[in-house]
Amino acid sequence: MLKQLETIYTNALNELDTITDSDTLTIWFRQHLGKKGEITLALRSTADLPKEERAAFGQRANVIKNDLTAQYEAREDLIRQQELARNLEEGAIDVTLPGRRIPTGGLHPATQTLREIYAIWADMGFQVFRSRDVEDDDTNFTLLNIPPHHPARDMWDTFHVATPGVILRTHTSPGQIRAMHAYGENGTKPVRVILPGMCYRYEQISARSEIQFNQVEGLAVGHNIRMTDLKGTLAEFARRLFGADKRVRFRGSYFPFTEPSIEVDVECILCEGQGCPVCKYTGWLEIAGAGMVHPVVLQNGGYDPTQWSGFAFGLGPERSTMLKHGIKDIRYFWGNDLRFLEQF
Ligand code: FA5
Repeated sequence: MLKQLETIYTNALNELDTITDSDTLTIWFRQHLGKKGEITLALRSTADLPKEERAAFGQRANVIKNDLTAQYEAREDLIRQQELARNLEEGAIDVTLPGRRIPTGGLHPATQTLREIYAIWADMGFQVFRSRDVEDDDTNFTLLNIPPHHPARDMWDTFHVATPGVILRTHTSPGQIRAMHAYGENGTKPVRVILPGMCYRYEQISARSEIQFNQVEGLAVGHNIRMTDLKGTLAEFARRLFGADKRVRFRGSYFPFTEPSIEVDVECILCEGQGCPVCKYTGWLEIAGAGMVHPVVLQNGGYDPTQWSGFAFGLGPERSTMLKHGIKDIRYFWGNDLRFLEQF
């Protein structure tokens, strides 16, 4: 019996020596020292031995049990330390790795262009005047020298509302009248403003036209303001927005509220004037309508047109953004597709 016990003891010690993980160690404990473990059962069987053997066997079994328990605890300690060291090594954080980007929002491409436009005009002494989106028919048309039934009203397809005479502005030009009254002090003070904002037209939506789009109107009223001032100012603006090397040209045009009227083209950004589908093979892109403020409009703004003169222009920021980035369809702007928006 005692011999058997010694064999169990030796084997248990040998086995314990080879164990390197806590799962195997738990199994070892159950096999030897657990409730039904070999040593526990051996101790329990002491009572069945002949009387004269009991004391010696019991004593030895207890010594073995205590030693195995101590060895087990020492092993357990060792394994725990080894596992901790391994975990630290495997789970180590490499602080030299580049971090993961946190997704952030950004400014809409049209807003970015608008801000660039504000900065350029602010630099040239123009302040921002915010006029209203909901206009009256008089200010949007009549006071701009477009009386009712004038054929030029067809140039702007209008959204009317249920209240007669109330419309959504079709362009930012009615803001000219409001700015002249706000700053002109009954036609006695000069004005130099830009008027940005949404415009609305009941149009067929296409790659170039939306029913809702931004315009930036510009207005300068003072003494001795001439066509050359308008041309120089717009050419400087176009160079700053599109690049100093870009050529600018002016074409005669017609707007009822300016006389003379022009349209402003910049050399096509994509083909550099060679001709491509975006510029319809002309080599030029239109960026604004402009002209000298019509005497009737000056009068409607409170000025004496024999003493005062002025220039005005109207830019389309979405179209300018399309030109800058080679965007082929205006519908991307309000489509809210992140794949488009995240490129800017
Ligand atoms: C006008 O609206 C005039 N009020 C501009 C003006 C102001 C002339 C002051 C003289 C003096 P026009 O309809 O061409 O003009 O529009 C001006 C610009 O707005 C266009 O060059 C274009 O960039 C933009 N625009 C016009 N319609 C749309 C549309 N449906 N979608 C997007 N942009 C548009």
